[in-house]
Amino acid sequence: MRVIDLRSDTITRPTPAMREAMARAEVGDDVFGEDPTVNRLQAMAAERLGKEAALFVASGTMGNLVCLLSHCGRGDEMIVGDQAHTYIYEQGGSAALGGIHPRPLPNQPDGTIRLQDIEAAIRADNEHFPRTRLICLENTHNRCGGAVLTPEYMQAVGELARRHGLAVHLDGARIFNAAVALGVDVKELATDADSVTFCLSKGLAAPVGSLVCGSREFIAKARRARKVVGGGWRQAGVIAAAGIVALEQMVERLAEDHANARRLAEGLAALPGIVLDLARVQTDIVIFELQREDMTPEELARRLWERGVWLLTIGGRRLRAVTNYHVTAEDVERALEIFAEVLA
Ligand code: TLP
Repeated sequence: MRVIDLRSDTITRPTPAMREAMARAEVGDDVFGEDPTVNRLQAMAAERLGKEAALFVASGTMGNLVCLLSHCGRGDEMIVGDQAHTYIYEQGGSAALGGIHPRPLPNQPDGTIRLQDIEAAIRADNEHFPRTRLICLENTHNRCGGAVLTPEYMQAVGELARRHGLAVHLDGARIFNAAVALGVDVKELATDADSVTFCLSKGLAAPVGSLVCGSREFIAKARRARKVVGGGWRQAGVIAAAGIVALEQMVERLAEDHANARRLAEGLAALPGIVLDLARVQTDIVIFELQREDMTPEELARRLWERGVWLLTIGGRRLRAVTNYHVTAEDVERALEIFAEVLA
């Protein structure tokens, strides 16, 4: 049985070109800053994002954590969306390890946080309050169905932050999906953020790794934070080599994942009991609801699993399917047939 794995774009396996580059990678000790392949990847990432410097880390979670630890001290407050990955899916690491107080504000369905909500949440200088230090955004927004934040929104938040002396961190795990969907240079989405984390190991199909990008001064701090969480690694060039291939070869093709997601969403929206807002499907993520008395989302997921279509339930009546490098347009048609049979 051919499995159509729509659980995440994190399931992508390295391409033959990545394997080849990994086998040939020149390496050194990265804690000494001596791994030439890591250094090349970091320089490339910084250049792409329009930042001074970059740091290679093990995961998106580690990237976000070292950024939050670098922006905030204990008892400082960060403004964050209530649907943010950083707030929901990172074990509260910034609070557990950094003593950072989260101030969750409602994410709108388009992944934004309202400017007036941000402004109203900024603390006055008063000894009763924690100090607001940071605004965290996410682009694309995972739990908002891969929604894309625009350069205009980023700029508006950036201006607000500067007016109040706050920093902005962008969880750009899928920032290249956002850039491809909008048809803009990724720099335009990064310029108003003081730090950006992006992932190589999602739609870009590298096996491991994320990059933190920012000013030279910020990256020096992030490098210290990475060390204390055990993220100082040695001959990491072996995996950085795959990341270089990911940046060189795998960005433009994200448009295929987006087209497949759109087709999947259109097909799903026509099925009985499925509720889906097509306007919300902008990138590789399709979130939909199952509105049926006779079947729970878990049951639907289980029945699809048995037929080789894998996806995730994400709470309530919601399910998530994510297209990726290993899912073809034919797979999408086949998946829709199986959905129709299971829901019949
Ligand atoms: N997201 C994963 C799961 O953790 C939910 C997925 O399958 O989508 N930021 C965003 C926006 C993410 O979606 C993820 C991973 C991360 C950060 C964390 O990246 P990793 O998994 O590399 O720690």
